[in-house]
Amino acid sequence: MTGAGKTTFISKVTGRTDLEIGHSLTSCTRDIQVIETKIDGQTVSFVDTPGFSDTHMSDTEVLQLIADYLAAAYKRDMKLSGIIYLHPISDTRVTHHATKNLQMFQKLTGEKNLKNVVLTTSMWDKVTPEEGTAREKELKDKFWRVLLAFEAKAVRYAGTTESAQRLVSQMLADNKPFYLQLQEEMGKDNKALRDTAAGREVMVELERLKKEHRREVKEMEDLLRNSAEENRNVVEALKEHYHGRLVELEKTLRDERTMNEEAVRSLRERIEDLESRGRCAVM
Ligand SMILES: Nc1nc2c(ncn2[C@@H]2O[C@H](COP(=O)(O)OP(=O)(O)OP(=O)(O)O)[C@@H](O)[C@H]2O)c(=O)[nH]1
Ligand SMILES: [Mg+2]
Repeated sequence: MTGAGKTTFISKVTGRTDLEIGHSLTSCTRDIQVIETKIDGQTVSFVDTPGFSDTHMSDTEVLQLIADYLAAAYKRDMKLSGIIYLHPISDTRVTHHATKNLQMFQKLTGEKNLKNVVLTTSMWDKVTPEEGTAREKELKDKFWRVLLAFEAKAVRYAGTTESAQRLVSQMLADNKPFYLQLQEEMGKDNKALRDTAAGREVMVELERLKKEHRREVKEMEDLLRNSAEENRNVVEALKEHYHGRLVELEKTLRDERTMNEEAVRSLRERIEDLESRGRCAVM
């Protein structure tokens, strides 16, 4: 989730003080950043990503950014050693966003890789031990239950460099390098992003959003038509709201178009790839 403390964790574990950490309510990391450090004599690369439910980027844009990075890594035979999923224990509720986020995460990773995931709770300094322990139990019993059943691990992160390094060392010792499901779907099975499990999740959400925005726009149009004679302030406020809804609808349509264009591009690449292989065979 956005603001969970991903960049702060990487800053602690690598000792880097120049990373962009968000201190406002809006999301901070807008691109993929790779930060290297040495742990137990090994070079470790941390890949910092924006979170889903970001305030600046739609889930489609976030997924595309992550997919581009993962596809490039796949082409260079670069595997992952593990995934750290951060959850602030100070969050009083697991929102609809957080649940959706976990679903996306599961589809992107693939069930068979969940054993390489560490569900990490951060921000323990913001809660009393009792509060934290009760929330942790709820997470494990309810929201993380499926992930834990697939052997994901749940770990507390104390907010210190030592705690972060211990977590990473354990991960390096336990895990065998692997490809994410999204990488296999795109790299091995040649699927377009919208046809992968994570992509399908985004497409379903786009369809839902499109319907919702269209309904809202229609409602606003009806309201505006009927309130033409009303107070000017009301009409102005309605118009502004109407405009906002239109912008949202346009954004959703644009996301849908981008996913479809990527699918066409990926199909074209597959055809070119087949043709070039054909030529090689003839030669
Ligand atoms: N109290 C407390 N604050 C923390 C902790 N970890 C992170 N923060 C604060 O939480 C805010 C968000 O941290 P970031 O590291 O930017 O979070 P992020 O997950 O990278 O956020 P995005 O890049 O926006 O997705 C910052 O103000 C941090 O200083 C922690 O363990 N305890
Ligand atoms: Mg960040």
